[in-house]
Amino acid sequence: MSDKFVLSEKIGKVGLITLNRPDALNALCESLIHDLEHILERYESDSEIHCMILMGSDTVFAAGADIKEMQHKTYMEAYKEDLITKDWTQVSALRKPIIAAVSGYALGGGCELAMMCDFIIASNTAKFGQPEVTLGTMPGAGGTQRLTRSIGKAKAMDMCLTGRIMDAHEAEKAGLVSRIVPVEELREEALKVAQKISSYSLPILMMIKESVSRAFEMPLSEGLRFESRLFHSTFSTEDQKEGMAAFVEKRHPVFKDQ
Ligand code: DAK
Repeated sequence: MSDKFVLSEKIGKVGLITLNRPDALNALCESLIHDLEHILERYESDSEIHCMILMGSDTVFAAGADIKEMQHKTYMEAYKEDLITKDWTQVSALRKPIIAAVSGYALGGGCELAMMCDFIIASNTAKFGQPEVTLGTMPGAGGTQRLTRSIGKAKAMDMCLTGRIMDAHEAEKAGLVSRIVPVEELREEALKVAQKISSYSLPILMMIKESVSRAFEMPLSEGLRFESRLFHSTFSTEDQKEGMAAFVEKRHPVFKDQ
């Protein structure tokens, strides 16, 4: 299935989404973001899909928001239209897991989009950066917040204040990406990881995602309480009964997402 700027493909229980605006290095124009929202909504409500992957091409994940589209905006237009903000909430609001598979440039809004996903698998050619400062502006979709939580204040300040690019190895060492693979293996590796995740119970995956995500919003004591409540609730699922029975009976579990 192909929308204008975003391609999508169902592979088993995985929804593979590919940014597809090569002439502009996948710059995240309004139409692309709308296409992306549309596909994310579809996969989020498709009960066959357990996990999504968001990727670009071998050379670019996304070079940021579309500079040409926003360059002439006035403050009043930006404020009244809620410039960009209103369209960028979809990824971080997903309840199903989503992996960013990043190769080449992930700059500005591209880096922010990758960070909105649950984790990032990078190719050895991935390049991350928040170069907004070089354009006379600043990160506006989580760059100063998610990056800081992910790699710490010193590196986040360094990245946002200088606009420098961080390569895949530095990003892995800093904790921005979970693993690095050779560029030609990125798609397959991301699929393998997503298929592994998809083999588990969907409601349990959603609870795990919700609980890990809360770690960034809550003090530790409340986060631990929230986690234990969710943990207790897993005992009301058929899949917990099946998973533990399968272990005891030395067989593979058959989860029903119930
Ligand atoms: N926007 C529009 N077009 C872009 C673009 C971008 N971000 N990045 C590249 N392009 C276009 C180029 O203009 C060029 O188009 P033509 O000239 O061929 O028409 C084509 O893509 C190829 O680019 P280059 O010729 O520059 O290619 P190079 O290989 O030489 O350089 C590069 C690659 C990635 C280093 C370079 O293109 C570059 O520096 N791009 C800009 C990177 C950047 O500054 N990104 C940050 C943009 S600001 C928010 C949400 C998001 C944001 C803010 C708020 N809210 C929710 C509130 C995000 C802001 C940003 O991302």
